[in-house]
Amino acid sequence: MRVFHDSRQRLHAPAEELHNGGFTAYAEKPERVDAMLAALAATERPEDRGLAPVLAVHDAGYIRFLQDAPRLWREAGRTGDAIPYAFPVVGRRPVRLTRIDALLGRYAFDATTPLGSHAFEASYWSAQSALAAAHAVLSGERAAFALCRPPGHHAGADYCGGYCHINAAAVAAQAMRDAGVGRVAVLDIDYHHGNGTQDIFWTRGDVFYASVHAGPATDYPFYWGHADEVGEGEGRGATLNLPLPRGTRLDSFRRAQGAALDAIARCGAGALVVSFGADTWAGDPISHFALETDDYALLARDIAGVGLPTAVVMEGGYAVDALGANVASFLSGF
Ligand code: OKP
Ligand code: ZN
Repeated sequence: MRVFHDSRQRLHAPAEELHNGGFTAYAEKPERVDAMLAALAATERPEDRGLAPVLAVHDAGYIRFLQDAPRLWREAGRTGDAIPYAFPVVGRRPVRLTRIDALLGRYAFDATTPLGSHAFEASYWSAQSALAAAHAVLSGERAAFALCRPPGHHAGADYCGGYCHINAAAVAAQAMRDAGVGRVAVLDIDYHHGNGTQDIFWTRGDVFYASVHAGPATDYPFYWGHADEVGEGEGRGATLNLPLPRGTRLDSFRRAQGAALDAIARCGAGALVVSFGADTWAGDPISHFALETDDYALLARDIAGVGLPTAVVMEGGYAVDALGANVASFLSGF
């Protein structure tokens, strides 16, 4: 399988994150890339398709913010990574502020996503890798893998969060639409709900979003991913949420994924984007499912059985020592 990755995706390396009330080492670290590269055959550098496909799903003011934030942070006299601390969640009127701290709160939905000086660059190339995979399958590959990092599925049209800045899966799905695929499906099987992808396509019927994830009653991102979220307007029925309890093992995960695949097969999609997270693995340090390495091959075989051209986009997976084997197992199923 063709694998796309750019070494600039490694540059983003925040020192610490706010985790359960204290600062700990950043879980979404560049060593994740090394672990995946070591387990895969040769990779290709993606072509640079520019900002237009990114701006097809993201707000221009938000993208400018990602580019400017590190400079504004330094100009405010700060060192280290930019971290938000005040959020306009109480329905304040939209005010046009330029102070870095105000911008951070406006454009981030959590405080766990530090913006180092390379956040934009790394996420830009992560999105280009996803675009390359999308174009590979549009040109006839059965499946292609985008070794994305930073992940993207928590990033909405105008917000970052959950280690994500640019939503690579959404960029890839939109590129497939723009290339003429009438309907695209996104299957999200990261441990965490992909709130950003859901939000981006919430009112649209042309991109079907299905997610299997840890239930929001116990797990991040809490405010999205409930079973009764089905989309709105034209998008009503084009969102499917299948939350599962902590401790979930292969049998019930596979059943839920099967329900998502049935819906995808019925929705008339001409191509598929898979947001793949290996944080469903039993030993993941920040998650609570119990999948084993071999399970991923079986899950991927089920996905391949739907018979759609498929761009696999990497999301989470934080047990670095097992990450290569888990990703290789998943890709072997195609
Ligand atoms: C990104 B992806 C737990 C805080 C949660 C954010 C998790 C982001 C996961 N104390 N931190 O979906 O793998
Ligand atoms: Zn995750």
